[in-house]
Amino acid sequence: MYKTGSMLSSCFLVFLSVSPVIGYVCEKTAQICETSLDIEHYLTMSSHDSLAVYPQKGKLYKYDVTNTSNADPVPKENIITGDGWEMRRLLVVANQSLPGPDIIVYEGQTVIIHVKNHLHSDTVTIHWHGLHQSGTPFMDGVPFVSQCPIESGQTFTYKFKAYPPGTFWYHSHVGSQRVDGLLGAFVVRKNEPDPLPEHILQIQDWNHDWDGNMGYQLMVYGIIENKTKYIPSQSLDGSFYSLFKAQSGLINGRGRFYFDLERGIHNEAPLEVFNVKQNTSYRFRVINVGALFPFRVSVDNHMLSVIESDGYPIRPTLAESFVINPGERFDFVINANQSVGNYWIRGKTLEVTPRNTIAEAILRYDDAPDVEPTTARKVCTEQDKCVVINCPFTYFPKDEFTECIRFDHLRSSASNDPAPPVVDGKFKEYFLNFAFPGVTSFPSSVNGIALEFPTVSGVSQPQQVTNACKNFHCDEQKQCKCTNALSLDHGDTVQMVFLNMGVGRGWAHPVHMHGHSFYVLKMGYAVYNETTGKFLAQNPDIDCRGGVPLEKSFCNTATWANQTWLNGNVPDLELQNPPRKDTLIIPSGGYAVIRIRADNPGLWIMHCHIELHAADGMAMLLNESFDNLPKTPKHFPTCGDYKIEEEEEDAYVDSEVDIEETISMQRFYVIVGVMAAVIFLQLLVIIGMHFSSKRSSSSKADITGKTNPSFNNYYKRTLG
Ligand SMILES: *[C@@H]1O[C@H](CO)[C@@H](O)[C@H](O)[C@H]1NC(C)=O
Ligand SMILES: *[C@@H]1O[C@H](CO)[C@@H](O)[C@H](O)[C@H]1NC(C)=O
Ligand SMILES: *[C@@H]1O[C@H](CO)[C@@H](O)[C@H](O)[C@H]1NC(C)=O
Ligand SMILES: *[C@@H]1O[C@H](CO)[C@@H](O)[C@H](O)[C@H]1NC(C)=O
Ligand SMILES: *[C@@H]1O[C@H](CO)[C@@H](O)[C@H](O)[C@H]1NC(C)=O
Ligand SMILES: *[C@@H]1O[C@H](CO)[C@@H](O)[C@H](O)[C@H]1NC(C)=O
Ligand SMILES: *[C@@H]1O[C@H](CO)[C@@H](O)[C@H](O)[C@H]1NC(C)=O
Ligand SMILES: *[C@@H]1O[C@H](CO)[C@@H](O)[C@H](O)[C@H]1NC(C)=O
Ligand SMILES: [Cu+2]
Repeated sequence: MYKTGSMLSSCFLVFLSVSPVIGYVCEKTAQICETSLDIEHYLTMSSHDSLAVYPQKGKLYKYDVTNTSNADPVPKENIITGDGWEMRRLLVVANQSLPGPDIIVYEGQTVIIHVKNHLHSDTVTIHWHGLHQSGTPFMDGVPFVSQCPIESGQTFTYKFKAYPPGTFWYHSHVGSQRVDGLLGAFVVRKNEPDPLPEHILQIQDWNHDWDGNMGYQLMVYGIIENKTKYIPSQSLDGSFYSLFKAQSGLINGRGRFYFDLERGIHNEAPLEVFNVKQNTSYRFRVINVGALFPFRVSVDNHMLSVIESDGYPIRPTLAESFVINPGERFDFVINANQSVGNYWIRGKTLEVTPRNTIAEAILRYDDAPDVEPTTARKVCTEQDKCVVINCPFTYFPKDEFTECIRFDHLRSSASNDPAPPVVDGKFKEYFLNFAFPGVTSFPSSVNGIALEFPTVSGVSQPQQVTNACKNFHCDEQKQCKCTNALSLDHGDTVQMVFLNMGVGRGWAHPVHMHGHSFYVLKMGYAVYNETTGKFLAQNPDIDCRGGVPLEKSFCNTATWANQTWLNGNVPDLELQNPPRKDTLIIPSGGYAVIRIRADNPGLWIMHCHIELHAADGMAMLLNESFDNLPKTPKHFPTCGDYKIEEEEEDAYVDSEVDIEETISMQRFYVIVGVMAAVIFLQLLVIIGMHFSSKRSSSSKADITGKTNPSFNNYYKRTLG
C-alpha cells in the first residue's frame, strides 16, 4: 500500500509512473527544495551509447540489428522515442528527457531551481505555468517581461514559493521552444493525510518534420506537399484549425506513428504504461503540453471522476472523457475495479476523420501480462450517452450520442471562494478579442494589437520599455503592433470579457493568464445546429462595433449588445461557486466572462497557449499595480538594445581614423626598415604606391559594407 510522507515510497511511485525520468521529489518537511535543470539539444530515437534505434513490437533495437529474434532490445528508459519515427528530430529538452523530469514539492515550500543553458545558439527561460509568483514577479520566466533571456552558457536561479497547490508544469517561454520539448510536470502537493496514489499524464500533439520555428514559418507561409497545398484540418463544429500538421499524439513522450490510422497500421513504437493495483483508486494529473490540438481523454472500461482543473477543485463530475487544450490541466480519479488486465488510455483530437491524431498509453493492472490491451472504447448510445467535460462547442453530431458539459457549468467545491464583488469606483471591465482580424493580412492579436515584446526585462527596467501602445486596443478596423500593456490598479475587481469574434474569429483559443487563477463566471457560445453540431452564427450578446456587419468587424472595441449588462450586471453570472482557471478556452464565435482581484503586483503576460498564435502576437501584458512591485533582487541581469549615442558618434569615427593612421605609420616604418638599402627616390615611389593601393581596396568600411548590407546602412547613417 502506498503511503505518503515516506521519501522512499514517493520516489518509487514517481519511478513507476513516469519512466524514464525519476525526477525530483522534495521531502515533505523540508522548507527549501533545491534542484536544477540542464537545458540541452538532444535527438529523438537515439542515446549517446546506442547512437540510433528503431522500433519493433513495442521494443527498441540498435540501428544495425538485422534479426531481432535473438537480439537484446535497448532499454526504452534512456531513449526519447517521440512517435518512433526513425528520422531523428532535434529537440531542446531538460535533463535529456521528454518530458523533462517531474518536479514535485509541497504547498508553501520555497523552491530553488538552477537552470543551466547548455545550448550553443539559443536563449532559454523557464516559466512555472500556473504558479502565482506572488512577491516574485521577476521569477515568472518570460523573456523581456519578467527577466532577460538566459544566454548560452549562463545559469539563472529561480526561487519562488510553491503556491497554489495543484497540477502545474514548467516550460520554456522563448519562441517556440516548448514545441521542441522543453517542458515537464510541476506538482505542488497539499499537506493532507492519506492522499490517493497518483500518476502524471502529459499529453501532446507531435510532429516529426519540423522544429517549432519551422512550424511557425509554415503556418504563416503555407504547407505544400506533393505539389499540392495542404488544407488545415477541420474541427467537428466546422471550423478549421491553424495550419499545423500533427503526425501523432504522445503521452509522457511516447506514441506511435500510424501509417494507416483506419486499418490500425503503425510503427510499433513503445508506449507509456501506467501501473495500478486492483480495487484501488488513483488520481491522474493530466497536462496538455502540446502545441495546438485539444485532446479528448478517456480510459476504456473506466469512468472518470473529474475533481480539479488548473489547481482548483471542482465538484466531482463523472464523465466518459474530457477535452484538454494546450496549457490546461485536469485531475481525475479512477477506481481500478475492473478485472486484472490491460486497458487503453486514449487521447483523440476533435478533428474530422480521417485526419484524427491519436495518443495512446496502457493502463496495466498488477499481475496483468506485458501485452497490449485489446479493449474497446465505450460505445455511446441513445440510452447510454457519453458525457464529455469542457467541450469547445455545445453539441457533438446527434448520431454520436455524446453530451457536453461546458466548463462554466462546473462548480467550485471550495467552501468559501466567491468571485470578487463589484465595488463602486474599484470595478473595471475590459473586452479583449483574441483573434486574427484583417482584410489582406491576419496576424494573431488581442483587440487588433500583435504584442511586440520589450527589448529589456520589463519588470526590472521599466524606464527602458519603448514602443508602448497608446491604448489597450487599436482603433476600430485597424491592426497594430506594439508593447500592449493594460494597467491594473491595486485592489480593483477586474472583469474581463475574453472574445473570439468578428472577422478574425478562429478556433477556440486557450487563453492563459500569468500571475492569477481567474474566476470563470460565464461563457457564451456560438449558435450551432443541434443535429449536425455545425457552427451557424456568432453569439449575439456582444456588439463588435466597427461600423460594419459582425462578420466584417475586427471587434477591436467590443461591448455588450445590451448596455444594461455593463458594470457587472451580466445576467446568469456564477458568483457564489465559480470554478477557477489559469487557462480557459474562448469558444469560436463566443466569449468568457472572468474576474480577478488585482492583488498581485507584477508585469504578467496573458496569451493564447497555442504556441503558433502566441509567437505570432496573440498576447498582451497586465501591468498590475506597478508602483507596489516588490524590489528586484540585487545583481538581477539586465539587457537591452545598444545604439551609439549622438555625442559618441564623432569620437567613434575619430578613433577609427586614428587607428588607421597608426597602422599606416607602423607599415611605413617596416617598409623603411626592409628597404634600407634602396635609394631615397625609389623608396618614395614604393611608399606612394603602397598608400594608394591600400586606400582603394582595403578600407575597412568598404569590405564590411559589401558583405553585410545592414552594416552598410549603419555605416552610412553614422557617417552621413
Ligand atoms: C537534472 O540533472 C542534474 C544533473 O544530472 C541533476 O543534478 C538534477 O537533479 C536533475 N534535475 C531533476 C529535476 O531531476
Ligand atoms: C533470426 O534468428 C533466429 C534465431 O537465431 C533464427 O531462427 C532465424 O532464422 C533468423 N532469421 C533470419 C531471417 O535470419
Ligand atoms: C502525389 O500526387 C499524385 C497525383 O495526385 C498521386 O498520384 C501520388 O500518389 C501522390 N504522391 C504521394 C506520395 O502522395
Ligand atoms: C478486488 O475485489 C474483487 C471483488 O471484491 C475481488 O474478487 C478481488 O480479489 C479484489 N482484488 C484484490 C487485488 O484485492
Ligand atoms: C467501478 O467503480 C465505478 C465508480 O468509479 C462504479 O460506478 C462501478 O459500478 C464500479 N464497477 C464495478 C464492477 O464494481
Ligand atoms: C508599467 O507601468 C509602469 C508605471 O506606470 C511603467 O513605468 C512601465 O513602463 C510599464 N510597463 C510596461 C511594459 O508598459
Ligand atoms: C440542421 O442541420 C440539419 C441537417 O443538415 C438540417 O436539416 C436542419 O435544417 C438544420 N437546422 C438549422 C437550424 O439550420
Ligand atoms: C437587457 O438586459 C436586461 C437585463 O438582463 C433585460 O431585462 C432586458 O430585457 C434586456 N434588453 C433587451 C433589449 O434585450
Ligand atoms: Cu490561439
